[in-house]
This record gives sequence, structure tokens and C-alpha cells, in this order.
Amino acid sequence: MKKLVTLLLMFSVVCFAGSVFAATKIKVGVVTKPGSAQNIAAEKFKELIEQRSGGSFTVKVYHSASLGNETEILQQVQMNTIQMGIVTGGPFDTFNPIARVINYPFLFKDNAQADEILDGPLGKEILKSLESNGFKGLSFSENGFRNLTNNKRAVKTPADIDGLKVRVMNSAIHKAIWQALGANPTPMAWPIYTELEQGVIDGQENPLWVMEVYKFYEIQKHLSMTRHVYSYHIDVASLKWWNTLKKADQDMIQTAMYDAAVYQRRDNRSKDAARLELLKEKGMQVIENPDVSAFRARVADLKDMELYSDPAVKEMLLKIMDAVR
Ligand code: EAX
Repeated sequence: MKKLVTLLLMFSVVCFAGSVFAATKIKVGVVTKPGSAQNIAAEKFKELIEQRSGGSFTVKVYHSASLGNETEILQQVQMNTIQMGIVTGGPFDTFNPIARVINYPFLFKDNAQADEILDGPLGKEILKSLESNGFKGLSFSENGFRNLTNNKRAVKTPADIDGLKVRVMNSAIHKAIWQALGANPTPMAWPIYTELEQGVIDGQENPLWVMEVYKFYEIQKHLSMTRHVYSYHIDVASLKWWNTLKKADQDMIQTAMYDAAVYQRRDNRSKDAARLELLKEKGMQVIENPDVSAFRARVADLKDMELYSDPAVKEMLLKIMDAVR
């Protein structure tokens, strides 16, 4: 009997210690490979939260589309089969049209404007509105300003874009932008190296880091610094999961993700000049000053399109336009 009591006691001590010390695992999904913008944000978040929580949270980053494309990552976050995702603004568009506002062409002049809006009250409102889709929006990390590459010709003016088959993200606004610019936009999930290599598409548009990390200089000849969209990632958690966490843990995760996002934006920006040099060295023909005002004129009417007919979405777009004017 005594032995049994002792055993039972030992067993409950082990269980208690287990429940106190078992770390909570956070699975984070990104579609890109190590060294990419999303991955740098995810890895920094891992480092910060594991350190600050004293090990009570551990993070595993699932990368390189091992969990599927960005839309599929978001579906898994909604269901809480993974707890977090760092996902480009484009694919959010199909879940909530509010994501369209930041993808609006030529919305931000520079990084400082993007930070001011996204870290400010309007950015918070956008994150908040994702709760209706089962996402807890934590912060914005960045892909960066997007630029056009293609294999057909140097692009300086809209006429040079006419008829180019350009891959775009799965997003209504990105498709509309390239239609307005005169291209033949083809929505496609990431990654796209093979399609570029085989010539299924003539070109694509992404920030400079993508051309370097994914070695697009091997298969794309022309780069035009169009900077047509400031591309953000939304760093999201599953709302289902979020609601099970203690307030103190929510705060710690929120702060760690925001700090990681700020770190990653700075890191990304600090590397851009060297990247451009590298791409030139690798043989890309770069048009550094295309006729941006002509591009702008072609997309000037997008805000009046059906895409922005939802009053809340339109209102948010106009508020941002007003704030950055
Ligand atoms: O970061 O699909 C895209 O073009 C994204 O920018 C991609 O996630 C690369």
C-alpha cells in the first residue's frame, strides 16, 4: 500500500512538472526559402520569443512551401493546425479585401511613409479587421518595393509593357494593376523559377532580394526599377489559438513579432544597394529610372473600380492616400 501511494505521488509530481515545464510549440509557415524576407522575420521571432519566454515557447519554422502555398498556409492558420504565418499581402486579398489597400500602386513614396502608416492607427485598424477571418494580425514585416523583370525587352515606358506575360500573385489588385499597365497578367502561386525558365511567363515583379535569393539573374535579362507596389507581409496568428493564451503571453508574442518585423525591415533595406550592384554584375540590364509618371497615369483610375466598392475598404484607401499626400 505504502509503495502504491509513493508511486502515485511520484507519478503526480512528474505530471505536474510536465504540465508546468512543457513548452508550447508554435508552428510558423512561410512559403519562401531560408535567407528570404519572410524567413528572416520568422527566424528573428523564434530567437526573440524563445529567449524572452525562458523556453516556455518554442518555434518551428516550416519553410519552402513545405506546408503548401500562401493561401494554404493561411487556411491552416485559420484552423489552428499551424499557429502563425508570415504571408505576403497579395494572397490575403482573397480572404479580406482590406488587404488591397496597401497593395495599391504607387501608394507610398518611400519606406518611411510605409512605416508611418503600417505602424500607426490605420495599420492597426487593418490588422484588427482580419479578426473577422480568424486571423490575429500581429504586425507588418516587409517584402519591399516591387520591381519588374522580364526576358523580352528593356522596360522604360508603358508601351514597353504591352503584351508582356507577367506572373502576378493571387490577388485581384495585382492582376488589375498589370492589366491597366497593358501586360497580360498571369496569377500564379510562389515559387515560379521553372515557369520563368521555361518561358511560360515572360516576367515577374518582386523586390530585389527575390532576384538575388532565387537567382532570377540566371533566367531574366531585364530589370526595371518600377517600385510600383510596396509589398508587405502580414505576420498573423491563428485567432483560435490566440484566444487560448494568457494575456501576458499574448503581449509577449505580440511584442516579439513586432520587434522581429522592425529588425527584418531594417535588415532588408540595408542590403538593397548592394543587391542592385550584384544583379548588374550578374549581367542583368537595369533601367534605374523608368517613366514612373506614365505608369502612374495608367493606373490612376483603379481606386474607382469594383475592387474598391466595399465602403470600408474604399474609406481606408482614401484615408491612407490623404495621410501620405
Ligand atoms: O516573397 O509571390 C510573391 O511574389 C511573393 O512576393 C513571394 O512570396 C516572394
